[in-house]
Amino acid sequence: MEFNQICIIGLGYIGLPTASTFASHGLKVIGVDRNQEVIKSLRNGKAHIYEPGLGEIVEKVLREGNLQVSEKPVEADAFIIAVPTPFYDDKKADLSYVRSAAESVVPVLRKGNLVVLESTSPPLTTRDVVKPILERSGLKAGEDFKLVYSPERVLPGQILKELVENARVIGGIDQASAEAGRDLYSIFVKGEIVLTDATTSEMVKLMENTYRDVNIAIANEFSRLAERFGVDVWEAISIANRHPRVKILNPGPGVGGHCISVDPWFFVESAPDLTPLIHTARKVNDSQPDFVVTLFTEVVGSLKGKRVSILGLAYKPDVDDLRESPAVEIARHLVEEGALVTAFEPFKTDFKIENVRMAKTLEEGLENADAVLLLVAHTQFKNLDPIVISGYTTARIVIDAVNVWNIESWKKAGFNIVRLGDRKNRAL
Ligand code: SAJ
Repeated sequence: MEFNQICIIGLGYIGLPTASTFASHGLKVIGVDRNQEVIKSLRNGKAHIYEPGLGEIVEKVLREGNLQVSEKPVEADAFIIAVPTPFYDDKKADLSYVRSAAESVVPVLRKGNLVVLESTSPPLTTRDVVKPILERSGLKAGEDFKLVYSPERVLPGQILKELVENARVIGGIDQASAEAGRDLYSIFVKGEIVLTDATTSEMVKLMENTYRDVNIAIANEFSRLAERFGVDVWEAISIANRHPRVKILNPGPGVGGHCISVDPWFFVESAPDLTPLIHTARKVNDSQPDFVVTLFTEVVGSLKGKRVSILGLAYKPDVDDLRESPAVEIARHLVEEGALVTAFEPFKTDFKIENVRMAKTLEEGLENADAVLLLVAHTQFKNLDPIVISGYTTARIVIDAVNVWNIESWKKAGFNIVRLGDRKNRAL
């Protein structure tokens, strides 16, 4: 199948990089978003999100005219739906954005078109939710238009590289659809393109993130066991990982972001009777912020009136994304316990959390503190010199929840340093 003009619905962390990458490969791309702020920012030539390298490419394709933005889909050869699938408070998938994106395609859907769903979705969404909506156009999926599910699998922080280099799975509602999907993505994908059916590719996406979630949960549980048994979990993991078939991940303050902390719930929702392990892993990772707060309290005593400096609020290093961030949850929890919290998040200094003072600079974030709590391994924090820091802050207790600070150097600079999961090297 040949493509000249495509329409991408949803210009977030996936839609915008995908739109820009297609546009930079010569396609005419109409990017659609219903958020006026997004439209305004892009019409001014600026990306509204931070992702390394994205600002430059967005500016270029907008300037050259290959990427245009619109509030509504227009006629095109292919439509890609890349809208969020959040969950409700009861952890059930909220498919309202997927539904309304599919509905917005109906008036402009034409014979011969290809429609791609990229949004992470519970199994059978393509067949049972998207297909019936698109068929309201009077056209039949498989006969009149092609329909595929092709999940994004890129790592925030490396999106532009991984979009091109990762293997891509394309699940068609039939073989012709899958092949049309391959024709589209082979415009820029250099990794292997694997064709399958739509439901398999929905499952593949959820399996990948669930696998990672379960593995992080076991690492977090190991950090708790190490605290109980007077062990340094980091040392224990590094020794265990010398086994040729063991690869334990890193414990930390919890699992955040909009993927791994959400996607396993789609399995739990769709088949609660079959997913006790997946469900428990979610609960372990969701309770890790509480574990960090308990550890913190053990170290500093009552939190009432304690001045705490938090370094990092993003859900992981070197991104500006704070969605579902365990660090934000920890900040809120400390406030509830009566602590006076100042937080410094270099990628989003203007973020707001009730009763948390947001610092504009590192110095401002650290001054007048009783204890410092490092929650995100941003490169900027990894490279901090403890001698310099000892001049910025009154705090002499630091808690490193992500294992990036060298214990000896911080001790030498006069700090009592405590690492998550390391009861062995703790003076306090
Ligand atoms: N984390 C740990 N310990 C680790 C690794 C991660 O606590 O050893 C935490 C991170 O700090 C973060 C969370 O887990 O809070 C998730 O981070 P991540 O880097 O593992 O993954 P995401 O959510 O940024 O991106 C994932 C990726 N999926 C997999 O690696 C299987 C990415 O490829 C997907 O495209 C993305 O989800 C997505 O959009 O689904």
